[in-house]
Amino acid sequence: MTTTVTPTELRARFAIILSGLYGREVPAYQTLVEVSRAVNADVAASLGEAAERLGSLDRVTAERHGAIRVGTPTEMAQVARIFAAMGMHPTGYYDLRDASTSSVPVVSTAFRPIDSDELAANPFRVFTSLLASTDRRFFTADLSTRLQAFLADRELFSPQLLTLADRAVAHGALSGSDAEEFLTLAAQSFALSTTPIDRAWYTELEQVSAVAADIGGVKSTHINHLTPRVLDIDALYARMSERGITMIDAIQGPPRWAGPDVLLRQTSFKALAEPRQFQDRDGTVSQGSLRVRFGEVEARGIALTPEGRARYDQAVADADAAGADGAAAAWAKHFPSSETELFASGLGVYTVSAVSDRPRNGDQPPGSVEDLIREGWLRTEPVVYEDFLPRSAAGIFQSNLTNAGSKDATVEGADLDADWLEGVLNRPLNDPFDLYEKQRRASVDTALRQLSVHPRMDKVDA
Ligand code: OOG
Ligand code: NI
Repeated sequence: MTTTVTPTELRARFAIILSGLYGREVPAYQTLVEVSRAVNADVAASLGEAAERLGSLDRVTAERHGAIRVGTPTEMAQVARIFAAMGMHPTGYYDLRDASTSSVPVVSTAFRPIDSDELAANPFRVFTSLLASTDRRFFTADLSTRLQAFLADRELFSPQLLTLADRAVAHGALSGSDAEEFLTLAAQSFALSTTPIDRAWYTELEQVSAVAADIGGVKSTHINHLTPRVLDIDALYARMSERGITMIDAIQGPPRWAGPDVLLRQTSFKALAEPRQFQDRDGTVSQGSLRVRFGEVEARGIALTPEGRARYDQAVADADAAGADGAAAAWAKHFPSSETELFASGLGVYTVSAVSDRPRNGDQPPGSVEDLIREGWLRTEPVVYEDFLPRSAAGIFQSNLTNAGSKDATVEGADLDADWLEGVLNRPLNDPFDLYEKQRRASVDTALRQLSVHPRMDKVDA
């Protein structure tokens, strides 16, 4: 019997291989993973079952997101093929060009599983940014032309890797040996290159944006960070600091407060100086260093509906204005302080399931979901937020840049909207809100079907 490797297995194995690679390249990442494990174990010990309300401990322990950055639409389309082989689909559009005061010339999406059972099996996701090399606010016509020529001349992903990726999609799986080769080639594409960097070119781009230099200043790509998930990010922040690791100033996202956690809270340790070789125009190669790669960690909360998201935007603005000491109080003015109220408010995303052991006493289930919940026929389950936040992403980019770069706000930017990105990807760009709503509706349909069957069976029994 020949064994085949499914997209789910490819994804899970890829996440592990990448984690090994990144841990060798950036040892502080291993510390971050260790501390995350310890924090998760402590939370599980003190909260018991409640610790697993937003995902099993197994899922959370294995959970990572990666971040990569590519230079051209062609490269982005290739990335989409590689991730499709692992059951990861582009979801969400993030325009970071206007999201921070620093110069961050990228638009992004995240490749991730979209079905709930796939997410439960392994939720590995990769935040993927595409350089906006045609945007005149960042790049003059001359620099833009040279940048595009430089990028057109490089190959990030080998033809063999892309062939295997397409094969995995076409057949729904790979043979054991194809899977080995696919995973090896895929991981290699994201390893840090030792090829000397053209100093003059890198520096010229760095003056515009450190992100532009990181993407377009070199002939290869690399993983920028890999992010474990933690159940108590405040505890993690404190423990990392105790270990002598310099963290960025803040935790991005909602403040810590007593009510339900929503969306995403993230923080990171500062980018570390990594040795890199530089080549000068006269051909001399010398040792230098770059600070671009960092270690990020995140705590995930409950997904929000579009109304909830609008509320989040107001709440975060008010919490910011209130400063560290007043943030939690400012937050509390916008969000309900219990899950019951969060559900009732329609701000949070919840699925429902039929309560199979509810005593019937000859009752007929009522017709509305609200009544079914109130009378104990249905229970609610929060849906974990699987996506990213433009504001936090911009904050994470910005907090790790050594200089702000430059941006000419007086000229017209390039029109690189979600439709444009979907065209680049050459496949549907999923809308996170649609996915959450579909998941909610499917759960209601299933539960109602189950409930309308059971009362009739009770009658037959009687
Ligand atoms: C991506 C930054 C965004 C997140 O978790 O929001 C991000 C990058 O630095 O390439 O990873
Ligand atoms: Ni990240």
